[in-house]
Amino acid sequence: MVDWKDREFSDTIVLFDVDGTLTPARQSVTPEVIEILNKLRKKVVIGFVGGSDLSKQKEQLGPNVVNEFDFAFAENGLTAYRLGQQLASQSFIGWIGEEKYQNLANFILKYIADLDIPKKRGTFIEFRNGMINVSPIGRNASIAERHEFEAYDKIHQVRKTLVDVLKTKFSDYSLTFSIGGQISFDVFPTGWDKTYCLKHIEAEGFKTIHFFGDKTYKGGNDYEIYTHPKVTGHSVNNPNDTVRELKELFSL
Ligand code: M1P
Repeated sequence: MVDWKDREFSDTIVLFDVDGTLTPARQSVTPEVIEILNKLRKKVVIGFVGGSDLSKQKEQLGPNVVNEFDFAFAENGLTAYRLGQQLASQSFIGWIGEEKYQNLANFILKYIADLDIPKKRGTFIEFRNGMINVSPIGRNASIAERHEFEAYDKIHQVRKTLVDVLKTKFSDYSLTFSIGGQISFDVFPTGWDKTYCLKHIEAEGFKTIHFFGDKTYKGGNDYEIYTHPKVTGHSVNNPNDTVRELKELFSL
């Protein structure tokens, strides 16, 4: 196993959320953030832990992202890479089983079919390795349509209402419903939040684990890892904030 001796602080890892922390939501990373991450990687071990699947993180952080970070954790770590090599993980469908999954998916699709909202696009359920992602407008919404939906949802609470219905209807399924982005929410087994990725670094023996995220409030998808007893959490408002805090913390 690599012992990270090429780093100034080989017992320290810094993990980052993606949307709202390294990039604006579903948009690309800026050269300034890349530059600071390159400098940081000389000092410590770095990783990202996002809720999205890897294909979206490649769009946002670059096609070679699994090599540009020491650890790449997509879907909260249910898809995981260490120095470009994939690590073994579990799957949502393996955990929930086909019958329960179809009960859940059919209920959600019927609910969305009956929803009266200004716009509907396509892909209302995205089936991922470690979770499903549910979007009332649909994941094919354009950037402009995302912003419109987000504003509409703030007033009409479309996602929160559906999440409350699902929590009651499927209370015996041990699922967590997490609103982490603009147009959707994630559904995964309770415990498979961002703290899941910590399993993949346990054996590395890091003494300090930093985490930077923007949705660190209770109910946000960074909350569990941000408040984890082994993690030093940093709450940021946007990528500029992340850069500013990294410069201060690591004298970059
Ligand atoms: O990373 C935060 C969230 O980003 C996306 O959310 P949305 O499309 O709603 O903005 C999704 O990939 C979601 O899974 C993820 O948690």
